[in-house]
Amino acid sequence: MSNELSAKGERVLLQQARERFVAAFGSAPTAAACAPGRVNLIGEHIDYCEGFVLPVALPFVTVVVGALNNTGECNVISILGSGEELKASFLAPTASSPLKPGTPAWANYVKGVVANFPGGVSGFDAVIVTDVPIGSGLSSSASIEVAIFTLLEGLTGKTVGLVEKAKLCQKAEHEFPGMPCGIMDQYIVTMGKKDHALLIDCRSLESQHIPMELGDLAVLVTNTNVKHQLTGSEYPTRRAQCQEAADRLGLPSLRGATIADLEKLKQQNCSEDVLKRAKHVIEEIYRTEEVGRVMKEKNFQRVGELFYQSHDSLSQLMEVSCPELDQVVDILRGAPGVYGARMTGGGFGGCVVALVEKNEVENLKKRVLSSYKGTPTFFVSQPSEGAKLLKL
Ligand code: GAF
Repeated sequence: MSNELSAKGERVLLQQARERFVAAFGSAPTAAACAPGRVNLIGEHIDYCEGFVLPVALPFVTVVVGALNNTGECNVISILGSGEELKASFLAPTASSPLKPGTPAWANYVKGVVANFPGGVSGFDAVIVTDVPIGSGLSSSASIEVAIFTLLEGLTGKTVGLVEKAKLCQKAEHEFPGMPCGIMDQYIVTMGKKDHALLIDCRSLESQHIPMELGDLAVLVTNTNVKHQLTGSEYPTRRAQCQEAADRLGLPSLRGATIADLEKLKQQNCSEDVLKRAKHVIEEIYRTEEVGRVMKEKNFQRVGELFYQSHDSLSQLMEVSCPELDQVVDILRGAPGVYGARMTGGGFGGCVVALVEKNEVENLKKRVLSSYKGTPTFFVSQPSEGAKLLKL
C-alpha cells in the first residue's frame, strides 16, 4: 500500500457518483455539488471560545449528485473511499412531522442539513462520493454537510449567504450527530480559496484570505491513522471547561480574557483542569493572530516556533493529543528542513501538520516511516476551493 494520499479530483468522483446514480435511480441527476475537507494550520480548540483560526481547504472533496423525486422520501447512497456503500432512506420533514436524529448514525449528517435547509425540501435521491479521509481530523463531517447543503441549493434554487450557510451546517451538526462543534470547519469548507489560508474571527464571523506564498516551503500532513475510542464526551467537556472559565470571569467567552485573568481564576479556586484549558485558549488566540501576521511577512521561522508551542499546549494544557501525535511531532522536531509541527483538528488521533522545506519532504517521510510505531500516510497540502455547484 502506498503511503502517499492523493486526491482523486472532483471530475473523477463526479463521474463515479453520476454512474451510480443512474444505476440506482434509473435517470440522470439534475444537480451536483462538491465541498472539500480542511486542515487547520493553527488556532486549535478555540473556535468555540470565539478565537481566531487559520485553516485551509484541501483538494480532497465530497461530491454529491441528486434529483428531486416528488415522493416525499429522501434516498441517499454514500460510497466511501474504500468502495463500501452505505444506504439510508427517510421521510422529508413536514410541519407536523419534523426530522429527528436516528440510525444509521452516518445519515444524521445528511438529515441535519435537510432539517435545517431554509424553506424545507421535498423528497430527493442522492449519491455521495468522498475521498476525504474519514475520522482523521480533516473535517469529513463538515465536507458532507456543506456538500449536501450546496446540492439542495442547486436542486431548489434557494440560496443563502455563505456565513449563514456555514452557521446552518454547524447547527445541523449540533442537532443531529450531536457534536457541539465550533464554526471553523463549516466556515472554511464553505469559503476556502485556492492558494490561500483563511483567518477566521470566530466572534465577528468575519474573515480574511491570507496568501500561502511559501516559496521553497510546503505544508506536509502526516496522518497517524489512529483514532482513539474515547467516550465521546471529551470535546463537550473541553468546551464546557472553557465556558466555565469565561463565566467565572464574567465574560461571554474566553476571547476577551488575558493572561492576567488566570490569576483571578486561581483566586476563585477553580479546578486545575479549567485553569489549564483557559491558559491554552488565551495563548492560542495570541499565537493564531501572530501567525496571521508573520505569514504575510514571510517570517516562517516564527510560524514554525508557534506551531511547536501550539502542539505542546494542546498536549499538556488542553490534553487533546495522544502518544501517536506526540511521537510524530517529536520525530519531526529538530529534523533537517522542519520549521514547525503540530497536531491539527479535534485531536485524540488524526493528523500532524508541519511546515517544511520542499526538498526535504521525501527524507522527512522516510524518517517518520522508520521511527513511527504505526502506519502513517502523507500528503502535501495544496490550499483549494470551498464548496461549489458542479456542471453535470
Ligand atoms: C473539531 C471541531 F469540529 C471544530 O469546531 C474545532 O473545535 C476543532 O475540532 C478543534 O480546533 O474539528
